[in-house]
Amino acid sequence: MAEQESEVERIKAASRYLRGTIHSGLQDPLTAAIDPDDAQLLKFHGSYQQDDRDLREERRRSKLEPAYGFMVRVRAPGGVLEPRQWLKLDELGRSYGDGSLRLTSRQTVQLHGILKWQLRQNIATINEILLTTLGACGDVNRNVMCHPNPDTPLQREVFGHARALSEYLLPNTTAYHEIWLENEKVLDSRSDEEPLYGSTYLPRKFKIGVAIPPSNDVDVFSQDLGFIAVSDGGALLGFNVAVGGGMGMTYGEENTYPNLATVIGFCAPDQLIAVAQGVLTVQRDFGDRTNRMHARLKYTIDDRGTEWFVAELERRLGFELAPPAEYTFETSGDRYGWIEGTGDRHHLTLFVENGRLRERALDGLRAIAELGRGDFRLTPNQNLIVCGVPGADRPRVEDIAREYGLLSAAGPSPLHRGAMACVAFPTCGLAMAESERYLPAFLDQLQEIVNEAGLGDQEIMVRMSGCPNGCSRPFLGEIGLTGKAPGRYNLYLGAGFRGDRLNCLYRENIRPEEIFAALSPIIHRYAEERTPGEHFGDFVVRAGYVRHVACGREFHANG
Ligand code: SRM
Ligand code: SF4
Repeated sequence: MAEQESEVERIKAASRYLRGTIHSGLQDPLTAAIDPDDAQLLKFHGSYQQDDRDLREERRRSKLEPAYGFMVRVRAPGGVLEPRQWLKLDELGRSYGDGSLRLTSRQTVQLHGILKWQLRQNIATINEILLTTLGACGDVNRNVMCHPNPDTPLQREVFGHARALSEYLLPNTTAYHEIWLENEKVLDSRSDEEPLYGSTYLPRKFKIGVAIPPSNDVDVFSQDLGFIAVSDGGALLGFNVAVGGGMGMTYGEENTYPNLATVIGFCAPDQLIAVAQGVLTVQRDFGDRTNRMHARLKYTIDDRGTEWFVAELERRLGFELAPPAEYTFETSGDRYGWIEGTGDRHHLTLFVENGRLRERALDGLRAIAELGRGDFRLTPNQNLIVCGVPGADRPRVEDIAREYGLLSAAGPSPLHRGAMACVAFPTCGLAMAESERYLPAFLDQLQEIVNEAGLGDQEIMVRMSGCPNGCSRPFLGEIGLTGKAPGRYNLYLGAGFRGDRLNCLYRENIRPEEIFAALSPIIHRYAEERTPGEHFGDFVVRAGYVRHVACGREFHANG
C-alpha cells in the first residue's frame, strides 16, 4: 500500500493555490493568531506565525493566548537592496516590528513581531518598493544567494543570472496579489496555474546558491542546488553544477543528516535556467511527500543514487552536462573594510553581530542610506556591504559608520568576525537553546582561551544554532554548536575553512563550561603543533580528534 502523504501535502492540495482562508483569518478580531492550516500556507507568502517564547509561561499563567507576532522575510536575490528600499524596511521594522532588522544567513532581511492586523500593510509596503516576500519561505525555491563582493563585471554578470533564476522560479499564483495587494476580496483561483510547481508545489524547501571562486561565502555545497561560476581572465565561461546539499537534521533520526552537494557537471551560462528547472522538477516529481523529515533533494538523490539523478536530469534537459571545470575556493568568510571596485566604485563591508541591527546601528545605516549612493548588499554571513560609493563620498560614509559604531578602530575580534548564529529564542518556535543572544558572550570567553594560547589573531570559524536544523550552517563551522536543551549543546569539530568538509560530532549535550574545558587543550595543542597556514578544522582532523570517512557523513569523535 502506498504510504500516506504528509499533512502539509493535504493542506497545499486543498489551498486553491495557497489561498486557504488567510484573507478572512487576517481580519478575525478575536485572536492574534491565524488558523493552523493557514499558518502553513502563510510561509509561501513569506511570513511565519510565531510567539514570544520569553513570555509564554507568564501568558499561560495569566490565561492569555501566546504573544503572537509574525516574522516577515523579504526576498532579495544576491542580497542587493537600493537605499530607498532599505529606508522603507527600516521604517517598517521601527514602526511595526520589534524595532530591529535581522539580516539572515541567506542574504536577506527579516522583520519580527508584526501583529496580524498589520501584516497586510507591511507586505503591501514591501511590494510598493518593488520587493516581494513571495516564496521567501515555503516549499518553493527560496532566496537565491550570490557572492556579492567585489562588484566586478564578472560579479555583475553572475548576479544577473542569479536574479534571473530567482524570477524564473517564483510561484505563479495570484493568491499573493489578492491577499496582500488588493483592497477587495477577490478569492478566485480559477485562472491560476503553476506550470513549474503544480498545485502542491515542492515536497520541501529548495535552495540555490551561486559562488564565484575563490570565495565560497555562499557555502555552495550546503545548497540543494549550487552553481560555481567558472571564468577565464574575468570572462564567464559557465557554471559547475552541484546538487544535494543541506544542513538540517533531527536528533535521534538516523536517516536525517547534513550533506554536502556533489558536483555533477558543467553548463554554459545560457543553460543555467534549464538546469535549475530540471533539478527542481526532478525533486518535485520524486521527492518524498510522505515524510517531511526525509523530503529534501539530498535524500531523493541518496535514495536513488547520483547516477540515476544525473540520467533523469539529462533526459529532461535533452543534453548532457559537460565534465566539471577546475575551480579553487580559498575562503568562505566576508572581506571587511573597504574594497576597490572598478570605475571609482568603493565597497565597505560592515560587521553586524549575528545580523541583528537595532538602535544606533540602524540609525547609522539610515544616515548612510539617506546619502542615496550605490546600494546595500547583504552578505551570506549576515553582514552588510555599502556598495558602489564614489571616491568623493568615501570619507563621509566612513565618518558616519564610525560615528554610529558600525566601524571601530579595533574592529571585531577574529573569532567574532567569522562567526554566525541563528535567531533562536525568543522568536523561533523550534529553538532548543539560545543562539543569537548567547554567541557574543560565548565568543568573548573562547577568545580568552585563544589569546592565552597565543593565537589572538587566528580566525577560527564558529557557528552556533539553537537546534539541529542548522540555520547558521553550523555543520560547516570549524567549531559547530547545535542546541540540545536550554544551556546545552552538541559540539562539532573539524569542518573545512572553505566550506568543503562537514564537521563531526565531538561531544554531546554539554554545558558551556564543559565546552570550554573540551576546547582549551585542543586549542593549546593547535598553537604548538599546527603547520604553517594550517586551519583549526584541518588540524583537529589531522590530530585525530575527529574521524572523517569518504562520504563525509560519519560523525564520530576519536577518544
Ligand atoms: Fe532556517 C526553519 C530562521 C537559514 C534550515 N529557519 C527556520 C524557522 C523558520 C523556524 C520554523 O520553521 O519555525 C526559523 C525562523 C526563526 C526566526 O525567528 O526568525 C529559521 N533560517 C532562519 C534564518 C533567519 C537564520 C538566521 O539567523 O539567519 C535564515 C533565513 C534564511 C533566508 O533568508 O531565507 C535561515 N535555515 C537556514 C539555513 C541556511 C541556508 O539556507 O543557507 C538552513 C540550512 C540549510 C538547509 O536548508 O538545509 C536552514 N530552517 C532550516 C530548517 C531545516 C530544514 C531541513 O532540511 O531539515 C528548518 C526547519 C524546517 O524546515 O522544518 C528551518
Ligand atoms: Fe530556529 Fe533551529 Fe533555525 Fe536556529 S537553527 S533559527 S533554533 S530552526
